[in-house]
Amino acid sequence: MLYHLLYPLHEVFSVFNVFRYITFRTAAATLTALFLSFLVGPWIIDRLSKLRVGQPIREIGPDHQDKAGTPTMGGLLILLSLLVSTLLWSDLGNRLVWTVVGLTLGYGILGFIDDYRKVTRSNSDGIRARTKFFWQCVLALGVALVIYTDPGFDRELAVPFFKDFTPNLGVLYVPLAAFIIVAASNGVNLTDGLDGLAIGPVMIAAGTFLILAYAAGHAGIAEYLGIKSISGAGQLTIFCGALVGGGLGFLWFNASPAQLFMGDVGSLALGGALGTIAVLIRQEILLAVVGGIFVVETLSVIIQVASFKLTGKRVFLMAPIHHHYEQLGWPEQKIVVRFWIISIILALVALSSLKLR
Ligand code: 57M
Repeated sequence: MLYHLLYPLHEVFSVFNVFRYITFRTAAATLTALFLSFLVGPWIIDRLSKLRVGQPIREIGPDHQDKAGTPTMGGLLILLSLLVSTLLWSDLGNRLVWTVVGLTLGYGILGFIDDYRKVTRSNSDGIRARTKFFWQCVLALGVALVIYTDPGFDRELAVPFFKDFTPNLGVLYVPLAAFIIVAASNGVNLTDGLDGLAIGPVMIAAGTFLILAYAAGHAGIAEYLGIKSISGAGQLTIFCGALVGGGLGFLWFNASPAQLFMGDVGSLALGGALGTIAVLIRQEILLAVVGGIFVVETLSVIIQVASFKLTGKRVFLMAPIHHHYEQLGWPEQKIVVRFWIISIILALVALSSLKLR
């Protein structure tokens, strides 16, 4: 919005020319989201505490009873700063921006209803898993169809590290893209079990996609790197910057000992946003590398459940895998910081795939 209001002034004052640059607006979006969350954070924590929107804590597993009553639904803070900042700084005529904003908002509403039920009924069961999954699939299929039916859609799938292997999935692309969005959303949700554990890798992934979206949106850079050139993808850089800024602001309050949890309103929406950016810039497979932590957390649950059903034995002391390390006696902050380090390594591996092919 600011872009539309201020850029035309460059005809009178040349200094307003700066609003043309995506790099400038991305930096501005990051800072806007960061300061918005600093500003609104204490108010939201106060409101949620007064409304007694405290997290019910499960009695099984690692002892988290000291966290009982920590306000949840902090995702509202992230979504507010992310969406306001994106709408202020991006080109509102860009369909990619509206696609990711729409999906993020849709998953946020789904997560909000889930959280609301949990806190008002004071137990850990929100919406039925099947119902949540159904609506996640509907929204993700909507995004997949928007991409697939675009006249400029390139049917070839980019496979990291393999330049010449670009399978054409035809219409199967639609379920694949939807699967990626739903899996990313649930992966972030499963990861969100320790202070700072989910938001760190979310920001690292958003920072990586910031670079990838900029490259995809710049025809010259895309050609040089041999990646798909996506018209308008540069505007997603602004969304990614706002996600990093909003995430940093949230981390201020979510750092151990957390004053605020993001809740499903945050985890479902942020995971969905990452999945959507990956499909929009056509780096679907690379998301599994960039978001490797979410993949490992999800796989640990699948392996645990499958092993228990088939053999009656557990592979991990407890799944998702961060609980395994808690049960081994690792302090919470050690697990969190080590998972961040692994995320940074994975982001670097993902970025190196642009050249190593
Ligand atoms: C959400 N939610 C946290 C908070 C956060 C199928 C099964 C593996 C599902 C899994 C599950 O329910 N995962 C989804 C995990 C909860 O956090 C809330 O939920 C939001 C995210 N959706 O924002 O509002 C608790 O996590 C802790 N937390 C923090 N700091 C944070 O910044 O400390 C969260 C954010 C909070 C707080 O304690 O209350 C959660 O874990 O409930 N289920 C599990 O993870 C359970 N695992 C399990 O049952 N494993 C079994 C089988 C089924 C695989 C096994 O290994 O045999 C464990 N969850 C917990 N305790 N809490 C069991 C032990």
